[in-house]
Amino acid sequence: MTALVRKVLPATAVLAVSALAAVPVAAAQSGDDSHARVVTEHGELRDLAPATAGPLDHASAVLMMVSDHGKTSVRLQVHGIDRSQAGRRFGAHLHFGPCVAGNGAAAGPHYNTDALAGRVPPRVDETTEVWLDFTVTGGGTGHAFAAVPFVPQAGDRAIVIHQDPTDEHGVAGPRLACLPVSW
Ligand SMILES: [Cu+2]
Repeated sequence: MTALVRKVLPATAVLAVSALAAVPVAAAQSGDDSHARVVTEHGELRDLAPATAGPLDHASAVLMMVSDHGKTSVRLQVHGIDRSQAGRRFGAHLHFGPCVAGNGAAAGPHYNTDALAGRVPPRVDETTEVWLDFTVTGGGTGHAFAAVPFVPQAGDRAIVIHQDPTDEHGVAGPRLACLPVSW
């Protein structure tokens, strides 16, 4: 079962929480001061490849996303990865759609702020998408941090972990597991 805890904190809590997590809050002015927001999620990963045993089958994750002044910092921590995978790097991204066990396609494409703005073609890199690749430690954990110059729109979305590291085109192979994130 997935234990999922969600907290959306008021703007007044942003500074205290971000200080605890050492997440830098952007100082640049964008005129978007009213949207300071912290989103945290944690729970067991949902299996997107249930037909086969995988290294993430007993893993869980914590996500913290801090948005302020038109920028967002995202921190992902994964625990419980099969320790035989130490040194392996997994691709991970924020996807536009929801995290549905057994249905990798439900997560849809990467969340891409250019695509949502209607730019053709959209730029695909770490400034238009949230990339959270991590390398497995000897203790079976993984940590990733991303800072992007946009604020993802609210919705039921997914952090998807892929089989391979993300390449320069944003491709990372089959979808193995996901963490739901909603705000
Ligand atoms: Cu992805």
